[in-house]
Amino acid sequence: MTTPATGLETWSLWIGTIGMTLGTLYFIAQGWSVRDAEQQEYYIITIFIPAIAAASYFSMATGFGLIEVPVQGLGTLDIYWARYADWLFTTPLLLLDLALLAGADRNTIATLVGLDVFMIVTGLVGALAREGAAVRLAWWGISTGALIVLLYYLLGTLSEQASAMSGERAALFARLRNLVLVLWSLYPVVWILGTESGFEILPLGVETAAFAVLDLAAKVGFGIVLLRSRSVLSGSATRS
Ligand code: RET
Repeated sequence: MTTPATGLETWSLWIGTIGMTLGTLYFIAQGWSVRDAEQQEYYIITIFIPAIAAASYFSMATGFGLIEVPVQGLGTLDIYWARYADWLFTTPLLLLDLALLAGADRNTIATLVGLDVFMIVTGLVGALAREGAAVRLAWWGISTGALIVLLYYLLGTLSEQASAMSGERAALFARLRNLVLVLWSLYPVVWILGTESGFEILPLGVETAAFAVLDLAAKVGFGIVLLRSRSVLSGSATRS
């Protein structure tokens, strides 16, 4: 039997579902009249991000996205696997938005997406591993290593490429990049303080609420900042 969800856990999952749905509808409404193909590209990417998350949150709120994992020495953990399915698709899309903004080359995009997929998949393996806390923590370390390299790449190579863009565009890139640096860094912290690591400094309800806040900020917040600067989004060739 799955442990009955606490109030905070259920609330967070439904708030996530509603928030992501509203975010999706808002971006669709905003993008409806956009005719410029280059601007449309950002809308398409940015609409799919909360749409995928809304489906993932709905699956978690209704119990499908949850499994029980018996872990040696830790008992049975409730794992929301659907988060990782969401992140597997949405984090590359977020990076793609940033990369387009920076005018990044294909190799840079491939490196970023590769690191990102590696990070999410190794995080998922850590969440599902049954071999005990040490093995789970080792996977966390591997995933966090990938995140550190990814963020280093965002600050280095991608920022360099973005600095060749017009002032307004470079400024928007920097704002979004900083948002990503701060928010993405908090995910492994919530994981390690939460129930997945076995430390359970944060109970599942608090962990679920923390991930919901991070997800809403990293997807809907990110999208609002990006799309409200619509005028900056066309003319990738406008280099300063
Ligand atoms: C995991 C596992 C433990 C180690 C690390 C992780 C990183 C997750 C990140 C997720 C970002 C998600 C976003 C979602 C929605 O917009 C998988 C928790 C490093 C960085 C931005």
